[in-house]
Amino acid sequence: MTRQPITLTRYILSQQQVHPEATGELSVLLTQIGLAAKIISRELSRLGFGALQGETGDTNVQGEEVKRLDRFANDTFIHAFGHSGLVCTLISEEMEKPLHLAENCPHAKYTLLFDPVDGSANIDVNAAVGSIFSIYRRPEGRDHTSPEANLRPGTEQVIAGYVVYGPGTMLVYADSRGVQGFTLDRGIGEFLLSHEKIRIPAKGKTYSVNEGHSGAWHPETRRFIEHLKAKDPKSGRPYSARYIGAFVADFHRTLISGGVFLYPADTANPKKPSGKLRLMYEVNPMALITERAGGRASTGTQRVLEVTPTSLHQRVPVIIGSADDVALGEKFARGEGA
Ligand code: FDP
Repeated sequence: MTRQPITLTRYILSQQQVHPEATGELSVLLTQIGLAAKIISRELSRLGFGALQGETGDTNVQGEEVKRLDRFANDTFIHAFGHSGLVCTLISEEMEKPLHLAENCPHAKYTLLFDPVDGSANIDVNAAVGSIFSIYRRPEGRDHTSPEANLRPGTEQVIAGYVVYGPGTMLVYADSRGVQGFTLDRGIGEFLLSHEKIRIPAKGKTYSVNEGHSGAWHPETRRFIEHLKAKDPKSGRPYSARYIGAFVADFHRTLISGGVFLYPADTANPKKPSGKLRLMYEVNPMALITERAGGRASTGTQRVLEVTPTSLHQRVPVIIGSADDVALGEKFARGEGA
């Protein structure tokens, strides 16, 4: 008899059995994220036919144009959790303020942060995009409606994950047991376990950064990238450049194949002194996944997961990926590079 594939739901349920104290809410929560991902994936696969193409005409809290797909994906996440009893507060890149689902709040144990469509500039050119999510326990003993109650460091995340919509759709998440990847089988409409216990190589062969902005980087960042590009076969250099322009897709490649991804501070752009990526629903989730897979995530000077947020939508410079490569980047950031 051939072995039956393990669906996301079955995998989550089997993990739940290892923890008899688990109430199952986290499992349903993950299954609902899987459902949102399937709906978004379906819409992406027929984007060329027009319905969700183009902009809404609005700008989001970051001052960026909101695409119709951004709005659709944001609503899809919200609908997945309405009347579910699972999540009290939703925080999204697309919403200036947290959304409290009043019907869930009396009992719901969790807060969900998400970026519904990451890399949305890729939508118009049929290239990879993603969704990112991060789950916290609901703040205890504090008014959940105060913005400060949700300003918690990434170390407090319970589960973090992403969905990459590429040639295939994959959902990857990290919990205390490690990092698992599931690929969407469109024929049966299920995420199937395809990448068990993902480990990131200790060292890679690629660097990933928007080098067009290098003139505005700190000199230490420029020196690090120049070092990776310099020929030295003994240490595996030069590294190759890879940049898709969607954080999820660039991160996914880095997680599977190793290497380093950076979005550094931009000294020339007063809007981006801390780079472009958002701490709470972009960088923190990937930092948790990276560490659970054996890698490293840093701002250059600090472990990402230990940054205490000062606002929900704050940005943070990031260097993330293979442990040795990120450690080298941090060395350069301290001015101690070769
Ligand atoms: P986008 O604005 O298209 O949503 O989240 C921001 C992000 O994409 C990341 O996914 C991506 O890595 C980065 O911006 C790309 O920015 P640059 O064009 O400055 O490289």
